[in-house]
Amino acid sequence: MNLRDAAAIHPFPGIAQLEWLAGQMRGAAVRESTKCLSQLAGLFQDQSAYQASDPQSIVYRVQWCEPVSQGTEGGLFWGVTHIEPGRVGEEYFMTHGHFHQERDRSEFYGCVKGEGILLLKNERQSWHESMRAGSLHYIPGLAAHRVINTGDVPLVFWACWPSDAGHDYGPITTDGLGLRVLRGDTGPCVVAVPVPARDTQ
Ligand code: PAN
Ligand code: ZN
Repeated sequence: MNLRDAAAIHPFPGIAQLEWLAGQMRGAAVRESTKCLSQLAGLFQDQSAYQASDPQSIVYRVQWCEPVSQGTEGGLFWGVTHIEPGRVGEEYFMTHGHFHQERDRSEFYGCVKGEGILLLKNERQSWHESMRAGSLHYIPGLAAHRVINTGDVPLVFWACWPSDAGHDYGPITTDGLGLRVLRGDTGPCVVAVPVPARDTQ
């Protein structure tokens, strides 16, 4: 469906009530998903610590709304993510991380509360940005993105992304982002990790 057809069917009245500082969305159109440790297999560095963790531990929760259907060109989605404080071994709780299926689609993140790190990776490099209350982050097209909660309280951030972006989780599952965030002696440390070699044949 294109945007003109979508607008003709549904005139987009107020689609949700936001509690900005709590990072909550309310309304019939609001969707919600929860990720627990068992759904993040293979992402954490310390496999024995992962096996020893409670698989039912909630790592993060996302609320969002889709005023147009997924894949609509020119539309936008809006959502909020809460990442719990916690670690698997020395590695902090984090989102799965993804590229957008349509690789050139960009996104905004705006942090409400908590402390964390946004990891990004494109074809040339990996980099990171600090997240704290009030920080705004522009995730450029072609960049994979993952958020890590390095604090003792939930990390909460709003997000806005194109309705035709889609999510591709596969490359992050196999290759990661080239960086990990681990607890160090003096606080969180961003460490480089090798990206697995690929057979280019
Ligand atoms: C966000 C993320 C959300 C959860 O809304 O989807 O923070 O992270 P994962 O999708 O990596 O599990 C976003 O980036 N949307 O495009
Ligand atoms: Zn995204």
